[in-house]
Amino acid sequence: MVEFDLETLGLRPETRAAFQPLARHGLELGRISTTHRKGGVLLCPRGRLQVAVLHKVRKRQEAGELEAHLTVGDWVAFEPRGEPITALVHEILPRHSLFVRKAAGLRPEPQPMAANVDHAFIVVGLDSEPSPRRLERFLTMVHRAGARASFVFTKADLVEDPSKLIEENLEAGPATPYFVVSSETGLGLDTLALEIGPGVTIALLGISGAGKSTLVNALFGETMMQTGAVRGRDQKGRHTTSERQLLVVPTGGLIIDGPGIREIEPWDAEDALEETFEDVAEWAAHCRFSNCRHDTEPGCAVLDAAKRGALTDERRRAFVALRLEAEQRSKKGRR
Ligand SMILES: Nc1nc2c(ncn2[C@@H]2O[C@H](COP(=O)(O)OP(=O)(O)OP(=O)(O)O)[C@@H](O)[C@H]2O)c(=O)[nH]1
Ligand SMILES: [Mg+2]
Ligand SMILES: [Zn+2]
Repeated sequence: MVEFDLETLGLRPETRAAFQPLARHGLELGRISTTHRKGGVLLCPRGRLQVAVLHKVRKRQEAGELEAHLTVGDWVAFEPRGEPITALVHEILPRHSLFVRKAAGLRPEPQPMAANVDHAFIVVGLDSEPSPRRLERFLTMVHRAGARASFVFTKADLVEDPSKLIEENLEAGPATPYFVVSSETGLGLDTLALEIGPGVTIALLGISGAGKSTLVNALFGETMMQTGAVRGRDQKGRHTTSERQLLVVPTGGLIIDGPGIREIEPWDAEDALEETFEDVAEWAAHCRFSNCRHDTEPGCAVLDAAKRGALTDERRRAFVALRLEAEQRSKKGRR
């Protein structure tokens, strides 16, 4: 069985410190690699273990406690039990970042997607139409989580000159660092790999067919994940990856790959919007009314900027819409 030492798995001093009192009770540390309804799999110095969850943790989950909701990337304190050993989770340790979206369905409920991520790669296939509105949503979720964000423009081998597509996508986050790569030819992969240093946890976000799993395989130099062709007609992916999974990169670092995401509603992200829409926020500081909605108000500096063409009206409207979404949710369902 492959064993994983805790540093390889990305353990931080603050997590180790939080675990210290639990170690005295004979509990051990592990990191969640996958989850399913009843448990999942974790990685630890013993190897790869099946996970079960203590009744009291299950109860907290059922009560909707986000802190108790087992998530890929979580650090947990577990009791090794039985033969073969199952990891019985007693505690989920405090997270330094957490990606949360609004769950599908009518009731506003948070759905955690990945925990303890340092850096999100927002993967965009250069064979698809620019989608700054979608990228704004990804960025906002990452900012809310407290992780770094970069764009990874992939499939560079399929386009002659990607500069226009890149520029249009960068409207979503003009200051966001970006990489141009091809998993096919290897272009840019060395530079990208430098971001995946020892102990660093990367999460891949992007629509189905963007090329996330192909990128994982190219970075690993072997087939870790299944990949699937996009449909010719509409360039849509086929949801090849169905499960989110934390993988240990042989040269150091960790990558979380998962199913493609088309629409995302970031959770509890009112403040994070200011970070994604830094340009809008700067204009907004000059509006006549401090509670300006930037929609129809007189003396609105954001509307002015859009009229002058200093800002696209699509981006202004995207900001207005995301803020409204966030506010409506915080009225209805924030815990
Ligand atoms: N030419 C070229 N094709 C690529 C590249 N990266 C990915 N592809 C192709 O794009 C298709 C989709 O790739 P996947 O890696 O399965 O996409 P994904 O983002 O993991 O998709 P889901 O798992 O459905 O979310 C496959 O046919 C890949 O071969 C690239 O750099 N160049
Ligand atoms: Mg995939
Ligand atoms: Zn305004």
